[in-house]
Amino acid sequence: MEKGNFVDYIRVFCKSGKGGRGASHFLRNKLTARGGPDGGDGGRGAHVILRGNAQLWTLLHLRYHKNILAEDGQGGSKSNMTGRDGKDIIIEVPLGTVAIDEETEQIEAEVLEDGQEVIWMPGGRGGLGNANFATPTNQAPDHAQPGEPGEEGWKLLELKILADVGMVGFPNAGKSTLLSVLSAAKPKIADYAFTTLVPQLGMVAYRDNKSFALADLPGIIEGAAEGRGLGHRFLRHIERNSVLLFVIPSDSPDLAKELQILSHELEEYNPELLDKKALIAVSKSDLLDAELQEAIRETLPTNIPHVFISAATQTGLQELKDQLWKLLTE
Ligand SMILES: Nc1nc2c(ncn2[C@@H]2O[C@H](COP(=O)(O)OP(=O)(O)OP(=O)(O)O)[C@@H](O)[C@H]2O)c(=O)[nH]1
Ligand SMILES: [Mg+2]
Repeated sequence: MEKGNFVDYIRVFCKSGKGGRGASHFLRNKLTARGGPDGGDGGRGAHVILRGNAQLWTLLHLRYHKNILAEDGQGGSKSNMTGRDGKDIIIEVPLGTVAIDEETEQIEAEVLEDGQEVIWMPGGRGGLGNANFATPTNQAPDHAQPGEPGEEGWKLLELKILADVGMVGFPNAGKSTLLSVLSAAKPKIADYAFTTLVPQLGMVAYRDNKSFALADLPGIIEGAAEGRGLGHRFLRHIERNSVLLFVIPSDSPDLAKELQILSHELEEYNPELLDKKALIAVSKSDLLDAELQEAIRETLPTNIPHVFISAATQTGLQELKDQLWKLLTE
């Protein structure tokens, strides 16, 4: 099932390592009965690091990691030996992953680039050994520092797909069909609602070897923000898209109304979504004659540009790409 393989949200308990304690020790050997302090420092606790990997598209590989526990640093020892640092844990994540603390709901890290490493939960520093505390007046300090604690807590990793253009529309509007004619992606297409259950991505080739990413999202229906249909879970992917492409089918009983409902659902989810640049694609325009097309044009809002397209007859696609490119680059 495509749904089972698309994991865009996981909850894990994470802990970074505690720093090793500094040693309290004095040099003692056959020749030295009462030597100076030689307790070494503790090692650093292991970090929990996120690393971006452009080959990954989901968080599926992390699904069975319920606990991510990084190693503590080792304690220091005599002869000024520093303890070993804990071994850092590196979690590979797809680009567009956001790490959130469950309790505070704060975004703690965000991975946007391939190879980018973010120290998400730093390990505690190792404590200083007593060798560090000798002073002219106290040449035999006992004191050594404990290691600093690491961090721990329940965390969420969320994937917000990084597409330039996100398609929003009712089920059956023709979004997946459009993705399939504009890119090499092969989404499932069918004449029933909610064919697309999880977001699909395709790269659309534009002139001069330029391209942009187009995301096909599951259909939205009235009440999605309250959980109807597939709910608004997928709307979070739109937050990252720089341009919204409203896909409204020509055979809709009321295109303006449909657009209104979509805008309303987006607004309910996050009012900032309405500030995004947008374009309307009137899809399946092969079903229209010139007269009907004009009639529809009159009903559409004037503040958002629109393009009549047909994936079936491949009409209006270049104009659509031109308009999208204009919005993306202006
Ligand atoms: N006549 C005509 N039919 C189309 C066109 N594009 C798509 N369709 C048909 O519309 C139906 C729905 O297409 P999809 O691409 O699956 O629609 P969707 O918006 O992805 O639907 P959901 O995934 O359910 O949200 C299919 O039967 C398509 O064959 C078009 O340009 N012209
Ligand atoms: Mg679809």
